[in-house]
Amino acid sequence: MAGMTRRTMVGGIGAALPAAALAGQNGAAPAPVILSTWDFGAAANDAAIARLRAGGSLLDAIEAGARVPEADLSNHSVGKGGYPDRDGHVTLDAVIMDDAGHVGAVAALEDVTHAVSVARAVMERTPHTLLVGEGARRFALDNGFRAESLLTPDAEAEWRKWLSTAKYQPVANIENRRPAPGSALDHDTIGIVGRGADGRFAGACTTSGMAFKMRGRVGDSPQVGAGLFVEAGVGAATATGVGEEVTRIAGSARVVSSMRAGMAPAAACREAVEHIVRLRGKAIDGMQVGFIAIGRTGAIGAFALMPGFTYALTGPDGRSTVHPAPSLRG
Ligand code: SD4
Repeated sequence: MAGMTRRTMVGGIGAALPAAALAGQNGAAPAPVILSTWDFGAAANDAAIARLRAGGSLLDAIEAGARVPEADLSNHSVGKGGYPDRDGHVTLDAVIMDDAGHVGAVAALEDVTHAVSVARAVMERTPHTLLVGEGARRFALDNGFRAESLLTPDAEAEWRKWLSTAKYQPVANIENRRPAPGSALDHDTIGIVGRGADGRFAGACTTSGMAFKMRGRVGDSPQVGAGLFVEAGVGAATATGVGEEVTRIAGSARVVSSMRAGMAPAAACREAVEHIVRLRGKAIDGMQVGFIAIGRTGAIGAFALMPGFTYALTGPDGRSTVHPAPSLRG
């Protein structure tokens, strides 16, 4: 996880305070709410709010937010500057979705920084929901995106260091190995979800995925229902952490289903984490999984398996704050 650089950490109880604060007098949030994963989400939220204030739609705002860490070369888990796969290729996964069922995604996209914008182009310019690999790249270039190398000198150096010590063998499930918290392999992703002042929802999720992953490995992030889910009248959820663990329970769709059934966002996020733990037992030890969600009224929630997960919240006053998410394990 990136350090606490841009924003002061607020609160210690996680979602309880902001959720109550955002629910408004009559249960309806009076202004947009933008919620994103990790502390670097605060800058993304700011960009999203700026886009809204400039007259953009909620989807425009979500896209603008997600583009911030994609362009940040110091962020090694999203966009340009992301760590490569174990063969040295930076491959990006992204999805974007509104609550009218429009969705677009790309997986294993190479040579294009703004995977979220390519995902949006898939949504708006094709009859499909997901393009992968070379097809996604060709589609992006055909649609005016610029090809550039995404492997920065820093990321390449880190990869070469990894190569020198890693047992470089084509082992299935190498992506399941457990990184030390804070190591280069302790990957983060940006998931960003928003509720407009009109009560509509949208979200996006974008990542370079697991550092030094097997070539062709795709995590939860670009998969609708796993890395992101949005439903009109119910809410939006997104995930971060070890993608395989989120994917196997269709995590974000599960969080939204729980909210549909009446659960508060924080409880719904917790339920998904608990379900993974029940399912996986000891296999989950040492891994991180986290969810964030916004519910119908604008109340928000966040929950992680391990401590250290943070989320950035921008509420009706337009101020972005970073909060530690509550976690199952201490
Ligand atoms: C993945 N879930 O590819 C993404 C990476 C991530 O925090 O979220 N890391 O598995």
